[in-house]
Amino acid sequence: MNNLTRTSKLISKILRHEPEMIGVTLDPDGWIDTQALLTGIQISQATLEQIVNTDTKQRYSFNQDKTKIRANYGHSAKIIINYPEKEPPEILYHGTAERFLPSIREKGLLPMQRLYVHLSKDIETAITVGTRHGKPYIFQIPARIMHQQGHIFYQAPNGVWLTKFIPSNFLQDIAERVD
Ligand code: HQG
Repeated sequence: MNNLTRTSKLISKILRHEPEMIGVTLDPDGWIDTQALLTGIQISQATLEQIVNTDTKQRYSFNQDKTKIRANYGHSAKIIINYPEKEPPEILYHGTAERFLPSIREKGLLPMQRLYVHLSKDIETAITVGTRHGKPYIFQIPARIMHQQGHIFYQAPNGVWLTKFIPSNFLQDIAERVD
């Protein structure tokens, strides 16, 4: 792991899970002062901008004048972020690992350690996300129907879709495998 990656992981930890590490709290939209982060972890503005701009998953964003920074998604359950609600597309996907299937079929998809269940518009992203946990397994979610039935969806600034809980009756198998 190179230095920038290591620093990025530290930034994720602070902006998603433990802002108290540098003595700050997130505002309701997840922002902290950029200066507090720079001072807190002793990096330069240039390094921070490089990390934000080159992140392959667009994990972070600055406000317009770059005086504030936030994580786009992935926050801990204990942190509340006000994402705007949005009507989802007809279908979304969730990538998980085969070993979680018995529990998921029993309990539905839960946010686990995070604030929300993460969903994507395309199967490829879901496969990548699922592979982080083991042999991937992809669920197709009838998001529009869930929304019509009162489930609330949000879209993070980088395009990831979020919802609090997906009951097991909404989990459709497409059995996408990458063997
Ligand atoms: C599973 C990464 C058992 C769930 C990624 C998932 C994404 C259950 C795992 C983003 C369950 C949680 C989010 C249940 C859900 N029983 N297992 N009832 N309900 N699960 O990492 O969606 O690199 O918290 O299927 O790329 O994998 O951090 O969520 O497999 O974008 O920027 O519990 O995080 O991005 O795992 O990933 P995670 P996720 P970053």
